[in-house]
Amino acid sequence: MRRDWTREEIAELFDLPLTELLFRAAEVHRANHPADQVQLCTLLSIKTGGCPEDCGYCSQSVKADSGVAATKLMDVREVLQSAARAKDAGSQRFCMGAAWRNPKDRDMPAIVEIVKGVRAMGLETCMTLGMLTPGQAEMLAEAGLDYYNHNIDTSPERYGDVITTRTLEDRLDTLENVRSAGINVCSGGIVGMGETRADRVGFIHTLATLPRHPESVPINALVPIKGTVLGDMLADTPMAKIDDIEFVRTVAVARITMPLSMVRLSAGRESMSESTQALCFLAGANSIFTGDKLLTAGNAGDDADAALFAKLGLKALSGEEPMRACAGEALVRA
Ligand code: SAM
Ligand code: DTB
Ligand code: SF4
Repeated sequence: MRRDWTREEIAELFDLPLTELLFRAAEVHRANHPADQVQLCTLLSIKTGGCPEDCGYCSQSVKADSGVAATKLMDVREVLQSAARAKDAGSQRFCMGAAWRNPKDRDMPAIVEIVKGVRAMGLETCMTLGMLTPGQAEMLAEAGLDYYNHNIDTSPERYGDVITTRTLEDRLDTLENVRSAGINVCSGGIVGMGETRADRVGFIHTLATLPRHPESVPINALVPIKGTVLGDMLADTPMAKIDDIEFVRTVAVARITMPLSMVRLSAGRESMSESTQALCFLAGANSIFTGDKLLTAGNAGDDADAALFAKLGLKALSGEEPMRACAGEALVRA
């Protein structure tokens, strides 16, 4: 598996004629994954709003004037009820997010209980709780957490324009702690934040040259939320919105450079046409968030997705695939 991609090589991929880029991405996709199957993941915000970080895209930052109310950590029982509904709806992975800079040690017992409970239902578990110490990562691993989501979000050059309360190095440290604990890594970012193509090259380059590729790579299209720095900027400069084809190119380049990873077509699907989503699947996206809500923003919804899958002839990925797809490359939990 190549991890020595140069920025020039990644830029050359972005520059390919779209037909050639899609063909190459589709070849890599079908060589490593069932090309007609898409992993279904469900997202739940287990602690919403009031976050001290200043991520310019996020409705949950205290710096945003988004009207999102801060809540406490959800009751374990309620989380498990929600997970049961997700399982009934056919979801394979249950992803839980908390609007924290990092979990406090006093939060960990409830988090551990949640991981154990969701896992006992036969769902894959994923958590995104902010930065983790090595000890916290170990606790999550012992609880049986399958994946930890922690995005690098954008290029190293652009990072400081989007977030000032932590550095990319901080993020990479947490990814290392998660890896060392033996938890699978989910890491990606957001496009459409007014960045240049060179930034998108730098973003993919950072992921594709990690010591191990993340097992999951979520590619989010910015959901412009009123009251956030970037949401308001986009409202004022509609030209900054990412072009659909450029988004598809980003997915294709992620697929080619990280062949074994699950590439998730994440936030932003609600406002994406069926044709653009179809191109993303052709470009190698093989995972989505289902349901009508992400963390605070809307999502396509199960009815729209069922109709789309029927139209495209896609089906839900069966339980064993993601683990098998990464076997040999990654630390895969038994
Ligand atoms: N607080 C934790 C953290 O930052 O890692 C977990 C939750 S955070 C909301 C998870 C990810 O959601 C962010 O890293 C970002 O990539 C994505 N995200 C947040 N707001 C978004 C938006 N408006 N549009 C697209 N993606 C967004
Ligand atoms: C990720 O990369 N995307 C998800 C998940 N990881 C946690 C979050 C998307 C959030 C979209 C904006 C919102 O719902 O507030
Ligand atoms: Fe907090 Fe995460 Fe939102 Fe940043 S992205 S403000 S860390 S919840």
